[in-house]
Amino acid sequence: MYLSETEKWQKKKKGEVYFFHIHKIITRKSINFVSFFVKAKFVANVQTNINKSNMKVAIVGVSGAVGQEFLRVLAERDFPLTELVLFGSARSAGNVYEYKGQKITVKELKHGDDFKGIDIVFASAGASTSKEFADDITKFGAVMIDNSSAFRMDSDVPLVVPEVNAVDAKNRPRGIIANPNCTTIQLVVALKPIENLSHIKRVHVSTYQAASGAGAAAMDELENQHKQITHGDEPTVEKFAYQLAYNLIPQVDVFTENGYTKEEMKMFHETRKIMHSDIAVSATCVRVPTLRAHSESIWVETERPVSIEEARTAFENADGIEVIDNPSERKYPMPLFLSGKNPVFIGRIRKDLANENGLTFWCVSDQIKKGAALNAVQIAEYLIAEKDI
Ligand code: 2RA
Repeated sequence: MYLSETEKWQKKKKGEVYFFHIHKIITRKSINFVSFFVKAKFVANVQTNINKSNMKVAIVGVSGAVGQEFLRVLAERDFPLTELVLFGSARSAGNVYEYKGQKITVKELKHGDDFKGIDIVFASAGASTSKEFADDITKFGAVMIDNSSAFRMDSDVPLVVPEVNAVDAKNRPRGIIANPNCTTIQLVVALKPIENLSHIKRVHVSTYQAASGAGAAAMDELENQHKQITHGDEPTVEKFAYQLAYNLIPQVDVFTENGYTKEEMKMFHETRKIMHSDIAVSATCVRVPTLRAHSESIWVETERPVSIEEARTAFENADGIEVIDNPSERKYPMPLFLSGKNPVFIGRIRKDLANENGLTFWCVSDQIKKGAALNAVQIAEYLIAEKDI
């Protein structure tokens, strides 16, 4: 059987963790029990591979929602760093944040030599800042893991989701690795186990995107709108085109010439680049009044029919996925209860009624975690484990 480099890496990791095999003897009714082991497997996989090297790390854009999540994720995963340097705009310079009990003052991001000696830079300050400062960040050899859209589709910048194409991170001629858009990350994590069974030709996806995708201020706006409406006041609308409270907005980002939004086209292009595939993704992206986990209703068409059982086993055995799918007990993933969690959650796995080669399922993942900060940190962990940094 042919295995890609990423799959070989994943197999190698799996060999170190015997929990993996227990899936096969556990029934669907034991979903919570399975979940426990899946989680144990995932954490153990990555952390047993980390060579406890000493990294000097920087976060650019630390005051934003994703920047703050970087602080939590790095601490939570005991990332092997000896020094953490925080950068922000002139407005956030001087802010003080805590990392593992240590107080760190934010430095203003400026052109110059501030990144000398830094090994890894997690950047999340928007595309224009990433473009403006990429040379300053990388010129002394730091690896820039960029959360913005600035370089995602550049042919000399790898676009990486470790569960899918970790090995691409090794080929980074500009010293930049791009973190995909959040909606793409959870989509490709979900698609990969199905692709391993049978090539996916087509995907239709509708997203249900939380306010968090538009940043911390947008989350505040949604919460305030509820309060304002309760008090009989006119809700403030600044971050979205319309009031989001009690509403759905079928527009995320601006429209392009073909009638799709940029967000929808990101799902098309990024999925193909990450999966090295001719897969066609047709998306409808919708902003919904939830706070911080994105949901997706996904329909896939494979080359051969894939049974529900095959798909379920593939999902259960995949890195980074947790299956919650027990309709008789009303168990399925929901954003309210899964915010702040690491995995991509999958449920409602069904055969498509309109296409014999079609499968459909529901997918939820925390947009700020796996959709942003966690994915970037996992890329860095992979490079450390591979001694490629
Ligand atoms: C959103 N996907 O949800 C975007 C954020 N990258 O708005």
